[in-house]
Amino acid sequence: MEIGAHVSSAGGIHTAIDRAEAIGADSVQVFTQSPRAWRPTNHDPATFDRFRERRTEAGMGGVLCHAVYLCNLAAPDRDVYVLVGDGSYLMLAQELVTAVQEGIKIIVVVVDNHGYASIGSLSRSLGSQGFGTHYRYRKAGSLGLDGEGPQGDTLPIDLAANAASLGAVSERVRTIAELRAALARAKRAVSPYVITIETDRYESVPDYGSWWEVAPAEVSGLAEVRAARERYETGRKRARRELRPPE
Ligand SMILES: Cc1ncc(C[n+]2csc(CCOP(=O)(O)OP(=O)(O)O)c2C)c(N)n1
Ligand SMILES: [Mg+2]
Repeated sequence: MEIGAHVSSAGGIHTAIDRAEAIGADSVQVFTQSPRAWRPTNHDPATFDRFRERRTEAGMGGVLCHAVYLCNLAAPDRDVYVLVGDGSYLMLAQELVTAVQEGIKIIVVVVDNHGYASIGSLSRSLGSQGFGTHYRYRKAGSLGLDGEGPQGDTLPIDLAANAASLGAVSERVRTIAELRAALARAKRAVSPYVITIETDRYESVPDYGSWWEVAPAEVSGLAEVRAARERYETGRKRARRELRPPE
């Protein structure tokens, strides 16, 4: 069984292997282009050769990219894996009931970082300090802002117990070794199987390498938000339409 991570490929696709190797990953996942942009990345073909060489040198196993979400659904002879965050799990958990009812075996790994980490990161990049993206108790009147120092305790949400209550087999793991063992059990199982693991809010996928049109507030008491608004206005001026009606 291979365990890896999504890593940055900034500086050429082959550099992903260096980064995966550095963290001891057995497999690697990359963006082949920015998921925020229509235009594909113009890869230098030499980096593909370098990627293959580096992969062999490093003995790197599976290579995954974000283009193939639905492929495994079309392969009934293989296991289907779902990797989902705790926030998304809370929005979609009831789908497990359908999987139980229909006897569809899915293996769900819930990456629990106690909140909406990716939205928190977007919020920080716009000066809004991760407001409202923590699953934490209110502390001194605050729901918890990134950069505010020690935050309130995490909420006692037990997603493994939640999954079990919906009819799935579930377990909570704490280490990569435990995750490997749990995945081996999940592979042998015949019903939907949910594994939860705690992760760090501030370890995330790398930069998307593109501008994203997200409008910060026009009026704010926070200097960071006003600065983000200025960057937004400048970005809007540079934006071009990629899709045009046929001439
Ligand atoms: C149906 C839907 N609602 C809201 C969003 C906006 N959204 C994108 S990521 C995210 C938070 C996801 O949190 P979590 O699943 O815990 O993943 P994390 O970013 O913490 O890894 C939200 C609300 C969305 N993409 N789709
Ligand atoms: Mg989360």
